[in-house]
Formats: sequence, structure tokens, C-alpha cells
Amino acid sequence: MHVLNAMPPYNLFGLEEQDYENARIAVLPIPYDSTASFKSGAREGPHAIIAASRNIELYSEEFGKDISKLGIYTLEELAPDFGSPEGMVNRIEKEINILVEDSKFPIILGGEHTVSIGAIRSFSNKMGKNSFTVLHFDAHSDSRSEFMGARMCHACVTARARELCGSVISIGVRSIDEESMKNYGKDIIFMSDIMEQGVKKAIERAIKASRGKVYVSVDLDVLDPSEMPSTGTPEPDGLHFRELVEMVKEIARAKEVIGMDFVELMPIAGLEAPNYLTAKLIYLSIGSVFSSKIQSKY
Ligand SMILES: [Mn+2]
Repeated sequence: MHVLNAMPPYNLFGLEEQDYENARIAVLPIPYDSTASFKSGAREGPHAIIAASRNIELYSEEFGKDISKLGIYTLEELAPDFGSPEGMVNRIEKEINILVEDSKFPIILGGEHTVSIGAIRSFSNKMGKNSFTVLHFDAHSDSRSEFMGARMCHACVTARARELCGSVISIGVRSIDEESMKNYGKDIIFMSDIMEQGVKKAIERAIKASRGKVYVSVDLDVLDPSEMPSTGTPEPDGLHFRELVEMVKEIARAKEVIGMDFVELMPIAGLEAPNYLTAKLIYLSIGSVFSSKIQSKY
């Protein structure tokens, strides 16, 4: 029995129709934050994004259409593996393998940044490590080989990504250790570069440096804490919402995007705007990718 006047269903964007077979996009919520070093709470991210997203207007005046008509299917939340972060990454990889086999465009809702490694490894095994680039939006370079005894952790994401993918470009970084700077500084579009050159030039540089298709990973702390206070490690001097949207648009215009993740949202009780911002960012990112002529039909 259904009530006659129900609230939107509990899925990303509150869509009435959930049809996996015909959906182009599969959304995998991963409430996981076991390796958080400063503050935990990113496990609450997927729920906060979904809850806020149910209030979004599905028609986008920016794209002139209802983007949800592409078919967006929200999967159940992936249970955490408390055995080890390696176990969790393996678990995510297996799920993404299935989605890609089923010709779905995967979108991960994090959760801490470690979850990206599972998706990147899945694409690496399927496509080969030199056929795609990871474009990584983040305030932090996340390129330590090991952090607090762990190789699979949020501070090592780009280090692991570099092993799985020949090309990793980070964008919006404003926090980096000296060794990572020496080794990887050339693969980073720093926030200072963006402020100096402007958004358009900076993203052109990132696109030019990318090889093949692209996987886009967005750590929400790339945004300015004035707009995005809900992260475990907020760094001042970040991107504004509109700048990030424009960058994703440019990427989608120039490159075939194979998957995306949005990670590290750590909701603050009673503060809904950052959750809503994230939901809207995801909606506009989907719009950007699937309005592009480059997007292949799987
Ligand atoms: Mn970060």
C-alpha cells in the first residue's frame, strides 16, 4: 500500500521511476570513513546528499531539460568492510566491475576519499592503465605513499591512483608536503595557478595534460570553506561552486568522462546548504557529461 500523497522516494534526486535495466547512470552510496585521520563523519555523506537531493528541481534551466530522464538508478548503500581498508577497496572494485559490465556510468557518493581507489582500479583493469586519466579535484595532493601505517587511505589516494593509471592530474591543491611537491608538483594545477591564470586557462592546462578518457574525482574540500564548511579538513582559498561547475563543463566538452565520484562530505548537523550544494553539483555534473557530444553510448 502506498500513501496517496507521498514525499519523493529515497534515492538520489527523489526519482519516482527506478529502472536499473534502462538507467544510464548507476549511483553507489558508500558510507565509509574508517581511515579518517582528523575528524570522522564522511560516512554520513551519502545520506545527507540523498536527503538534500530529493528537494532539487529536476528541470534544469541551465541545460534546458530534465536531466534525470537519462535514467539515474540509486543502488543500496554499500556496507563497510571493517576487516581492512584493502578489503573495502576490493569490495568497491567488484561493485564497479559489475556496473561497468552492465554499461552503466558509475557515480560514487562518498564516504572518505579512499573509496575512489576501488573505482580507479576497476577501470584500470578493464581499460588498461594508459588509456585514461584521473582528474582529481582536491585541496590536498593526497600523494603520500603511506600514511599512519596504511597504504589504502584518504591521504594516499593519488599515490595509489598513479600506480593504477598512467596519468593523474590534481586541480585546486593548496596543501602539499615537500616530498610530494618535488615528485608530483608538475602534475598539479595549484589553487594559486587558478587564481593567477583564471579558471578557463587552468582547466585548459589540465585537459591538455590528460591522456585518453577521464575519470573525475571530486573531494569536496576543493571548494572554499565559506561555501563548503562540511569537510574534515577545510582549507581556505578554495574554488567557488560556479568555478567548479564551469571546470567540469569544460572537461566534459573536451573529454569522454567514464565515471565520477564525490567524496569527503562530512555533514554538519543543522547545516543543510553544503549538502544541497553537493547534490546540485552532482546534478549539474551529470548534465555536463551527458550534454556533451563526446559521451559515448555504452
Ligand atoms: Mn582533500
